[in-house]
Amino acid sequence: MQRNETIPTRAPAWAGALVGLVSGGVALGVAQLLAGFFGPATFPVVAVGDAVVDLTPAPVKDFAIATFGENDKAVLVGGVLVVLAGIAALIGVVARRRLAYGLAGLDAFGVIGALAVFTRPGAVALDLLPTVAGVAAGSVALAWLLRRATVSRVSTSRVSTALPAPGPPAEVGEGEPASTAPEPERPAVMRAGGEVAEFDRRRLLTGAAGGVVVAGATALLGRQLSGQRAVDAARLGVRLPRPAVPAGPIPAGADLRLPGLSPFVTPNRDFYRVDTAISVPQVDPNDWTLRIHGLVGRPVELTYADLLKLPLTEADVTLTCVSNEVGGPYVGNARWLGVRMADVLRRAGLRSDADMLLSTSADGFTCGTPVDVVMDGREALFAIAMNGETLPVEHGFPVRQVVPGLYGYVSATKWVVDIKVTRFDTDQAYWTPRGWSAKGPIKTQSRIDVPKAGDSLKAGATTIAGVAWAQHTGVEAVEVRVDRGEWRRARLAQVPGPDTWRQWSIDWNATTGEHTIEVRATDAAGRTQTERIAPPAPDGATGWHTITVQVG
Ligand SMILES: Nc1nc2c(c(=O)[nH]1)N[C@H]1C(S)=C(S)[C@@H](COP(=O)(O)O)O[C@H]1N2
Ligand SMILES: [Mo]
Repeated sequence: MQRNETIPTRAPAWAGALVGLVSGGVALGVAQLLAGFFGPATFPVVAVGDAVVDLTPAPVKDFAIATFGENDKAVLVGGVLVVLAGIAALIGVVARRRLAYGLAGLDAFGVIGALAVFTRPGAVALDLLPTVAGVAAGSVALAWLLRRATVSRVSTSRVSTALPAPGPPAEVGEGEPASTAPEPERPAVMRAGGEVAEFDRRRLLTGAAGGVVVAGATALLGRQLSGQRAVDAARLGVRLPRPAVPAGPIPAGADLRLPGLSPFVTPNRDFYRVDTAISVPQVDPNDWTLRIHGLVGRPVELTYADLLKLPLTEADVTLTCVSNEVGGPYVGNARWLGVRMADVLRRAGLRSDADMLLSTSADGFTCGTPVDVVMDGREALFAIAMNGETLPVEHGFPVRQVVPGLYGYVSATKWVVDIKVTRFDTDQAYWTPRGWSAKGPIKTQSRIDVPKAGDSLKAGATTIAGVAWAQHTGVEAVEVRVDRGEWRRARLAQVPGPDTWRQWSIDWNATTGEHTIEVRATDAAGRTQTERIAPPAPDGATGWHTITVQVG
């Protein structure tokens, strides 16, 4: 009996504090994850912060605002978190004595969080879910970590003396005081059934590390989700101003409306997407600014509201990716609305030695665009809308560049936030050291959309059709030949200008057998697409799109 008092009965206090902190972190992480779905006001920490603000007397509030200025909210949430951390540690220390005490402590915090959430204006019962799930996850973590922190061992001789052994008394050793039995290496505590629980530091620390990972991952995911919600909401709230320079109507004859032929305007949902972003950058237009600096007379910084006040231009421009293979899908045409880049750059005053605009996106991608191309009068835009809709987030909301005639990797920066006016001999953009040319004018190309490669057709009259592009020069002719016969000129659809692709079609009397179809385009300067086959790297694929079909 007496001996039990000398045996440490639980994990040390620091271990309890650690378990409490990690469990609290898991609780908050899980709550934040769910708040990502149910809205930021359902995250109990924010709700408690808001409630504190409401309950704070006005003079104290004024003092806080005067002292912390714009950071007052961050200071408040930080303060709530520090208090929470202290209490979580305490809960862990107490839970070593009895798990139920710790769980009760977590519940008490859940009740405070729930009250704060529920008293927010417009709160509904479902808003309590993040708090409830957080408390549940924290409780599971607390119980699991405490159990993990101690290891059960089957009874040692010392324990046998305290409990009647089923075997012969000789086993105990007559009169032999158990205190002379070898001491356990670690503090031990008695458990029922002749077991000894020992504090196991290694298992505690590995368990705690696992808890930290869960807490961090859920918190990050939750923040990402609520960021997405906030940006989606801000995007839906944008009211697009009318263009000062509207584009004319798209000519009725621009779209031949043939089955299988790419429509003249690519719907936003079908528009190809190419970027280095693992998760789509979420840029709140209220926080967005565009900074223009470097070789300029005076640096300029614009907000989204500033940009929307400038005269807007509408333009039909076909984007093309340099990594598009001949016949590939990375090309699309849209009607863009934006501010002419040249207008904004002229405000900054470009120095005459500048030849490169090094633009940077919110996620750190960079892009080098020749100054002369942007300033030569073409409709190079800071675009805010695509096909009549506020720019989709994955296509660069709130603002992206669009420059007719240049591949996307040297011109079409999405989520653009910064432009350094510089020189090609001083700066390099993202793709240049990765094997792609510093400059990337789009090469004239043509593609067969119908029939598709490998199709089986019925013999007789059919239509071959596709698209061709030579941005900012324009497509003047498209020719098709079958089985290396004579080149025949295709019919060309109308276009609004030189910056879009152009649909084409040609009739063909298909005869039974296997046939090869080739296409080539000629631009408005009279240059015909080269037959020479080149891969996309370093500056765009060349060759004639060639398909084979079976006619039965
Ligand atoms: N921020 C950012 N912008 C970017 C890129 C990128 O990786 N990051 N890729 C460029 C490339 S290579 C192309 S082809 C176009 C594609 O634009 P889209 O995804 O809207 O079709 O975006 C350009 N803008
Ligand atoms: Mo690209």
